[in-house]
Amino acid sequence: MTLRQGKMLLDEIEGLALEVTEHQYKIQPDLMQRYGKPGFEKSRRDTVYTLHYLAESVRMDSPSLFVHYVGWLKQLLAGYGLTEADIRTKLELILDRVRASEKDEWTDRTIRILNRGIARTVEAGEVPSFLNKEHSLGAESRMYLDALLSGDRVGANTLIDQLIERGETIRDIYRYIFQASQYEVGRLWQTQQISVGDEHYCTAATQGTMSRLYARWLGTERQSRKGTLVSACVGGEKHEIGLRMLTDVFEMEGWDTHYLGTSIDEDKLMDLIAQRKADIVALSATMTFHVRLMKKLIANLRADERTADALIMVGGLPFNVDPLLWQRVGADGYAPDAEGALAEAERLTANRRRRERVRGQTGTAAEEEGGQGLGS
Ligand code: B12
Repeated sequence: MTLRQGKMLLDEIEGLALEVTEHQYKIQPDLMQRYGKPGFEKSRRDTVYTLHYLAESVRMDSPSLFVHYVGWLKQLLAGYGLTEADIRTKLELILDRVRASEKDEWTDRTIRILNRGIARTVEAGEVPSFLNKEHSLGAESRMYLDALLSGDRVGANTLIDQLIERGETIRDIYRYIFQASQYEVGRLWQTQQISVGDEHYCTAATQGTMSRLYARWLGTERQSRKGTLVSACVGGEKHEIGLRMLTDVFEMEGWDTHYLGTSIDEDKLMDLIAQRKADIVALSATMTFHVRLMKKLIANLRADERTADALIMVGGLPFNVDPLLWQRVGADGYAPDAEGALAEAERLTANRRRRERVRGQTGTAAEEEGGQGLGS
């Protein structure tokens, strides 16, 4: 296998995953005894995932994306009785194939990133609980999640009402209760302590609770606005709660917001960004294999004169794993969470206004100096 021209890898992933899985089952015949044919199919599918993560890390030149994935995989597969050695064997089989294939411009980087992943298999690093009573609203977030996990949505809503009555802000409830409990739900699912049904229930209940809170803060009158935000998830991304929270925080802070959620067609997104004259475009990706779509979308936004002026911010899990990734996708800014996003948007727009003022004062001379990189 080689990772030639990006496209080659994706063309070859399915075949390569089958080849590697067959080889692993040959040298570890106990796997068939332990997991049977369904286990083989699951292993093949996991290998497809692994190769997608590897490909994305190589394309973005971001070893930490792959290293993080291997750490995540280790914790996930431990729940199925698979060991570090099983994962290492799989990665070494992929490495053998990369080494055996014709060398091209991606080979050295692929080997380097695979070796980092292999090293990660033997490092410790279980993800601790996201709910900690030392954190702000830590005890309350535990009570909220416990209520949901016992199927008590009404109890969870009552708790939120009580918190608001005692003076907690909706922004803090978003951050310390909803976000923290959603992260914990993910960890519990990954370590097989709760089912996918539990995860769906908690997620739907939290979305319901957020909607219930709108009556408390979403105004009907438009006051003077700080700017216009258009927000959307990219590609086949299904994780949308984080972006929705971010959009709500902007709206609470006086921005005019247009939240488009998931599955928005790229042309329609570009039309809308142009129509709404967006000051900031916020793009979200959680799954690493959507990062390259983000890069492509940003290039298209820059190339279209209707949208070229919008300041683009990105965020989501891969950007939190590799805090320099935002630059590689060509964005103007990034933040790890909703509150940080607001501060970054205000910084970017203030910088732009300052530059425009300078340009207005000095005319073409400043224009010539100004160059690209608005606000960064
Ligand atoms: C709920 C959930 C789902 C739901 C999503 C429903 C929905 N309507 O959103 C469903 C069931 C669809 C789902 C599916 C999957 N999921 Co899921 N999911 C989650 C879970 C538990 C919570 C997500 C969430 O609500 N987070 C809370 C929000 C508030 O946090 P956030 O997204 O990080 O957003 C904040 C910041 O990142 C930032 N931010 C976000 N966007 C932006 C944008 C900009 C511009 C800026 C500046 C900042 C910013 O600000 C936000 C607010 O503070 C996470 C766990 C986790 N750690 O997030 C797993 C998780 C993300 N899922 C995971 C997985 C594996 C999957 C699936 C592959 C499972 C499967 N086998 O099918 C699929 C993939 C689907 C897809 N193609 O997108 C893994 C990913 C692991 C990895 N290594 O990549 C996680 C981490 C779970 C885990 N611990 O294993 N999932």
